[in-house]
Amino acid sequence: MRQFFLWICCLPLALKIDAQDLPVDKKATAETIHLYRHLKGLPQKGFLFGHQDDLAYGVGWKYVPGRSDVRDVTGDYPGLYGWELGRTELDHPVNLDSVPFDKMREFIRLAYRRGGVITISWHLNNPLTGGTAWQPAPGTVASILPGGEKNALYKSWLDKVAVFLQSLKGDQGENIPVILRLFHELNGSWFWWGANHCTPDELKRLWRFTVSYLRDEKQLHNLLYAYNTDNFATPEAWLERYPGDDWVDIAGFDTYQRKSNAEFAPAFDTMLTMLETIAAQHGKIPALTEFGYNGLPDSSWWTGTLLPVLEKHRLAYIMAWRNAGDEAGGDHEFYVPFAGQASAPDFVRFHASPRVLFQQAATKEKLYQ
Ligand code: BMA
Repeated sequence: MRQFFLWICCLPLALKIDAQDLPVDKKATAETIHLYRHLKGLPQKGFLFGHQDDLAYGVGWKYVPGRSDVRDVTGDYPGLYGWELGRTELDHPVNLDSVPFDKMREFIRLAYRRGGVITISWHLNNPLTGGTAWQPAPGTVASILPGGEKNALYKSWLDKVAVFLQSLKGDQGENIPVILRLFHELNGSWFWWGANHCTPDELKRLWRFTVSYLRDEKQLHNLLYAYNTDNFATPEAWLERYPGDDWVDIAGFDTYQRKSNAEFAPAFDTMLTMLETIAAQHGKIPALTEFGYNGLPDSSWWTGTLLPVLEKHRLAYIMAWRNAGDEAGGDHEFYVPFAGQASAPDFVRFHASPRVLFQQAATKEKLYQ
């Protein structure tokens, strides 16, 4: 009886939350809805720290079970893990950064089991020309829209992506929730879906078609959808290609420090203020979907430059890009410190900030319940 009374009492509240607080996919699984709601509330507490390909490799190592550069330095894994699907569309066994999809699936399962969050990007090849994501060609986006000559090919690529996303299962057989970061950095022009290569309307149609196809045709109900630009100058610029509130769960942008701290920090701060305003106005979850300062040459960058700006803002997560290490041509690429790197002690201080949520803090949040 008492239980019945409680149930009746709470009903209006429960209904209200249900009606107002569902992601893009109204049939999303329970775990996905829980994640969505937690991410909405999280900014009041702090932001998850994420890292691309964290469990696969770091600077000077590859595929060492349990290893992570973030963990080597802080003793704690990230709270969010980024992965990349480029080349799934070609049935390749490894992605464009040589990560085998079978290993990726296992890493995703491990992280989910620990209570971590998964986000996935897709540098898909150019479906019109067969070139890479970085090889734009006029008419590519139009060609894959319904009625276009490559629409069937694009759908067959989405089918392959759907197979992978559907194969991500937790221990009870439940689908693992994934934040899918479609057509990222779409205000830049380095990808074929970029600003100089299609109209805003074409991009919006492509976005809606893609979401509808995965959600309604493929019946994937474990996805949250992240829309993100690169650096942007005005809210209007961020919104130019925004497909609408019914099509986006997470609002973000990517930024890389390529200038001095004194130039980077205020520009970053201004973008975060604009993002927070947009996210609040549109009821979206604000996130820094990708960031980095390649090579981390400033030993106090984490708490001297990055954290003071982040502490002024409210985000659900931030994600550092990958620790590729040495690359062809003598270049190197890494965005979190490894053991012994100059900024490692400062990264430990960053980890200690109560607003920065790594794995241990994320696990306590029980994001899927
Ligand atoms: C870029 C670089 C490349 C990588 C690509 C896709 O930013 O890290 O080395 O291949 O992302 O992950």
